[in-house]
Amino acid sequence: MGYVHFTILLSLELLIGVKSMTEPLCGCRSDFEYKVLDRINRLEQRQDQQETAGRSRDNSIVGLQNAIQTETHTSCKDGWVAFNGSCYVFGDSNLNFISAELYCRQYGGQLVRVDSAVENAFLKAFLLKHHKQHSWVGIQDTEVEGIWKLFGTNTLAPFTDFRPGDGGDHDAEDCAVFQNSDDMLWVDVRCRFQCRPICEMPGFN
Ligand SMILES: [Ca+2]
Ligand SMILES: [Ca+2]
Repeated sequence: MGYVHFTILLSLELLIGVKSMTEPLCGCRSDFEYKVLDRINRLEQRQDQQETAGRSRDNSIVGLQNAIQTETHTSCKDGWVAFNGSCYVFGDSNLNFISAELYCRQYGGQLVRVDSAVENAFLKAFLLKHHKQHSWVGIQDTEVEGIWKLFGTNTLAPFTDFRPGDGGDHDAEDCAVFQNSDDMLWVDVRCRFQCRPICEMPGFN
């Protein structure tokens, strides 16, 4: 066990120990901790295999650690998962893109807007453990192929994670999903496809 590995696990154990002594803000808190541990284990395994890519994932691990501590100050409505200032619902029905957006709006949210590598890493960890399904991201490239904007806005997507060869000049594929695979990279698909909604709304601090 390397020093970094040991330090990360020790930090998490300390954090989880502290959190176990505090009243949970929502029923999903312990599941969240297991998800993050699982994600970090996956990140470290891949880090051993690819040194260059490992440096990037090292940053994701640090980001996740920081986000966990921020998350302790985020609370959500019942049934929503808290992480780093936001709340998420992972829908169980397959819906086309517009129906998925409407599904989220009825609960006061919107299809997830992935703002950073840390948020993306959290979402992947959750999907791999609990919802390994094709799941919508709230972006489209309807105007210019490969230029992804937050749905319903003129704002460029701040972060993308497309599988190499995807997310580019595919005329009929203007929507994006986390692909149901071990790495959960994004692929572009037709918006009429049936995939799972991931809803996001701001948390309460
Ligand atoms: Ca977000
Ligand atoms: Ca397209």
